[in-house]
Amino acid sequence: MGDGNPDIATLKSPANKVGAIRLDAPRMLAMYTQMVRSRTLDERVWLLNRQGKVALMSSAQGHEAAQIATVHALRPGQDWFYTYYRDLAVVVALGVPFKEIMLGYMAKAGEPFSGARQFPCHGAYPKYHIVNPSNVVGTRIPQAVGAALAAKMRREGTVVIVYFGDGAASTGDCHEGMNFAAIHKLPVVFFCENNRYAISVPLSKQIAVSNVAARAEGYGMPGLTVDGTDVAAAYEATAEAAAKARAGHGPTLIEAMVERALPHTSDDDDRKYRSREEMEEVKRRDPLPILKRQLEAIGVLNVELDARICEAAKREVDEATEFGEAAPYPTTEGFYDHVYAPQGGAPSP
Ligand SMILES: Cc1ncc(C[n+]2csc(CCOP(=O)(O)OP(=O)(O)O)c2C)c(N)n1
Ligand SMILES: [Mg+2]
Repeated sequence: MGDGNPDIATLKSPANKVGAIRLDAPRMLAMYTQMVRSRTLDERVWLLNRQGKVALMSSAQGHEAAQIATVHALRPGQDWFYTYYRDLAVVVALGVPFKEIMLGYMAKAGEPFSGARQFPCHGAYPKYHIVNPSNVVGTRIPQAVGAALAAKMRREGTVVIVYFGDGAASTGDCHEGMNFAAIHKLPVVFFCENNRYAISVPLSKQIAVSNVAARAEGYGMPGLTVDGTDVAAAYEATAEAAAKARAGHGPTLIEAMVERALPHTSDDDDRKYRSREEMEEVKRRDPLPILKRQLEAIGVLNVELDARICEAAKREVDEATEFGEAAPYPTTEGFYDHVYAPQGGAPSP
C-alpha cells in the first residue's frame, strides 16, 4: 500500500454493513449488473489498446463500486455529473450506450461527447447530464461549483457531483472551488476517488495529512472518508450529502478509498513503483467479487443468474466492438463545428 493512506479497517461502520441502510436487493443487483458491464467493457478496451485499435485507456477497474453507488444515490436526469477520465462506471451506470462509448475509445465519427475530438468520454453529453470538459486535472471542480451556483440561483433543487482523484485534490482549482462552494452553501458533492496514487506519486508525497477529507473542516463543510469498494458505504454517504445539498445546507466532501487495479493508463508501467505484495492486496479489495459475495450471502445472486449477467455483458461488448470497428473515422468536414470562431465564420486554415 502507498504510505499515508487512511487505515481501511477503521472505515468499517454500521453504515458499511449491507442491510443497515436504504439499499434494497433489487438496487444492489442493478449495481452489480452495471459493475459487470463496466468491467467487461473496461477489459475489452484494454485488449483493443494492446491490438492498436484504441490509443489510450485509463481504467476504472477497482473504482467501480464507488462510482456506480454515487449514480444510484443521485437523481439522473435532474442532477449533473462532472466526471473525470477514470469514471467509465459512472458513464455506464448513467446509461450511455456501449456503442457510443466504443466510438469514443476508437476515435470514430459520431462519438457523442466531443465528436471524437477529445479523450474518450470527454466533452459533454447533455442528454445524460455528463460534463467532462478537460483532461487537465482539477479544472472541472470550479466548473462544477459554477453549475451548482447556477442551480441554486434558479432554485432548481438540482445537485451537482464532481469526481476527481487524490492528485487533483492538491490543485489550486480544488481549493478555490471548495472554498467558494462552502461560503455560498452550494448544492455540490465533492467526490474524491482516492486510489493513493497520482500516476506514480504516492499519497504521502501529495498531502501531509492522513486523508483528503480532513481538508473539509478548513473550508467549513462536512468531510468523510468511506470504503469505496463497498457500494453501501459510498451510496449512503452520497445520498446524505445530496439530501443536505438539496435542502440548502451546502456541500460535502466525500473521500472514497478505492483501488487502482491497473497502471495509471495503458501507457504506464506500474511495476516500476508498485510491489507485487501491494497488488495482491489490491486484488483482495476488488469491488466486483466483494459485491458478488454480498449478493450471494443474501440469496439474491446464484450461479445461473450470474452467468446470464456475464453473458449479456459480453454480448453487449462484442456488439459494441463490431460497431466501433465498422464505423468510419471523422473526416475534416465539420472540423470547425462547435468551436469558437471569429465573427464571420470559421478561421481560415
Ligand atoms: C494540471 C495537470 N497536471 C498534470 C497532469 C498530468 N496528469 C494526468 S493524470 C495525473 C494524475 C492524477 O491523479 P489523481 O487525481 O489521483 O487521479 P487518478 O488518475 O489516480 O484517478 C496527472 C498528474 C494533468 N493532466 N493536469
Ligand atoms: Mg489517484
